Amino acid sequence: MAAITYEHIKTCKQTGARLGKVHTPHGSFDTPSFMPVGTLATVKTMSPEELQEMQANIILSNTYHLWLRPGEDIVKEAGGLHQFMNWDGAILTDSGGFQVFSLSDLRDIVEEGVHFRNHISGAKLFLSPEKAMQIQNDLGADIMMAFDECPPYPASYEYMKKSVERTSRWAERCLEAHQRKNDQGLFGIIQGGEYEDLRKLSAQDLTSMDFPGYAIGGLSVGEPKDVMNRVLEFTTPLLPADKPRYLMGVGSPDSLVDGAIRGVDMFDCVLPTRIARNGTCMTSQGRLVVRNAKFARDFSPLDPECDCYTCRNYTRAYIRHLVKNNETFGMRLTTYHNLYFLLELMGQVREAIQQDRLGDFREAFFEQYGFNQP
Ligand code: PRF
Ligand code: ZN
Repeated sequence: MAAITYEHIKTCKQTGARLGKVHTPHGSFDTPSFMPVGTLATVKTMSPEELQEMQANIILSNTYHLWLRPGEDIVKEAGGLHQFMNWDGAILTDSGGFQVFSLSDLRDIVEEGVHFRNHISGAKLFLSPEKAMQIQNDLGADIMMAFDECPPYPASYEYMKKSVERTSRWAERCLEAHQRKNDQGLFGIIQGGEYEDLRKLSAQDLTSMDFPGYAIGGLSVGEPKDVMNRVLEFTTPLLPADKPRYLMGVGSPDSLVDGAIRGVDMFDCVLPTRIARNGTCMTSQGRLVVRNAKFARDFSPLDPECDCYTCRNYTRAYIRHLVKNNETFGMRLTTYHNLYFLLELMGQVREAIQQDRLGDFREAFFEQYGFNQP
């Protein structure tokens, strides 16, 4: 039995969005789904119990960071990532490729892998498809990601073509090196930037290798939103209908809805947790910067339509006071709310798909949130 399977439940008649379920060795989750990011084996400021309470059932962690600190050997010795961090739900680990490209300097990409410097100590390091698989096998997440190259935006057609071809060869090597096919599912990553024929080439190469799921990488790297939507429109139809599709690093509320409409099943992003820690909240009326002076005497909840722990118990005035003083509890309250907001949004998206009205939902949601796009 494959470690990861996708159960398709229905397609929204109004939009083509998919309702489904992904089954993993650590439980199932409904899709479209948002995965909170726990880079260093913790979703910053949240306990596993709190994540469970808000019905997060899959979280993401990072190969690159855990490799550097504390080291995958220590996580393995603890019994794997689930035991190490006391999280019994599903976990996905990114392969480290993207983090190397975005965090470290002095990278040198060669056929064998990537030479770069540790972003903390400056020490010379080398990551390859085989090394990324060994680390992820030791971490033991339910879903692992292939080691890919995510070129910057914009990249020339010539560069992108070479990069896509290399990412395909690296994907072959990842499949070959993956040691735990029975309890860890390895997803392939489609690259190709904004170029339709290169996305097609990448999708053909990777789907022929038969991964249990496919990610769309190389988006949300600085391109305009309409470019991302167009790329999704021509890329998701190239992917098998019986496997999950994961859009990497995307988590703004509008992009989650627009991604789901284009057939995406899984998303992750640091956005809700990162902005929460400096006091920016996602609400049904749009972004709310709780530090603003106008909230000093505002004794209403962050979002009057939200029934999360934060909104049921605390006021904007109190949260503003905490956040302005860098009190940890303030960050916890805003983080809880933002994650709850996105998880709740995905629940509404799933319900709208079930009822064939995701297009109507999008219109109403965008209107209320303050996005004025067609
Ligand atoms: N590749 C990998 N991880 C990623 C990305 C990618 O292209 C992105 C792109 N937004 C985020 N995280 N391996
Ligand atoms: Zn709330």
